[in-house]
Amino acid sequence: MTDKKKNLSEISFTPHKQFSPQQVRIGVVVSQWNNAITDNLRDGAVNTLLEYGIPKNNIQICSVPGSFELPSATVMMLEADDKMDAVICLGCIIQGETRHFEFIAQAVADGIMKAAIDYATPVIFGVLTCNDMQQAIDRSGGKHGNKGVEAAVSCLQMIDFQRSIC
Ligand code: DLZ
Repeated sequence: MTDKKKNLSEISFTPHKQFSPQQVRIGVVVSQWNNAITDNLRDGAVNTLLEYGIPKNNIQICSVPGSFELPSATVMMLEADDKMDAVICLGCIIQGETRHFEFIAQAVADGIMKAAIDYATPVIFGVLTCNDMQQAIDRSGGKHGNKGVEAAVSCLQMIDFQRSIC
């Protein structure tokens, strides 16, 4: 099934009244592998958080070697700081000649979901899984938008959701 709204960033997000951006703390974990792409995802995510009023000092950015390390780094961040409201994971996995793609992509998706459930905390999957570099370029500030922006909007929506039910 396709959705005409292909970019989540096109969907407007109106937080609940009790949502206070000044009190939100967010971790951003960025994979260094394919950093020409992940740097753009990071910039898109961070700029979006700032636009929504999250203070710069409340955004903790760290980098890991590759996407495979995103789930473990997320858990480390959540363990180190129990005031962290959410973590955004950003990576770019590109299909190669070997089977690394399927192993890494599945492990990262499973690991991010596990961290989110184990910690009852939003952990956002901002990982591109592309057939080639052009697809990654198109989705990191190109013709299909910037998935880092979408990851940041999803993150804020989930923090708002969590606060609205507490
Ligand atoms: C090893 C590897 C390969 C082949 N490809 C990618 C990739 O396309 N995207 C990515 O984020 N990381 C890749 N890596 C690195 C692994 O994620 C991981 O960092 C290493 O296997 C070390 O655990």
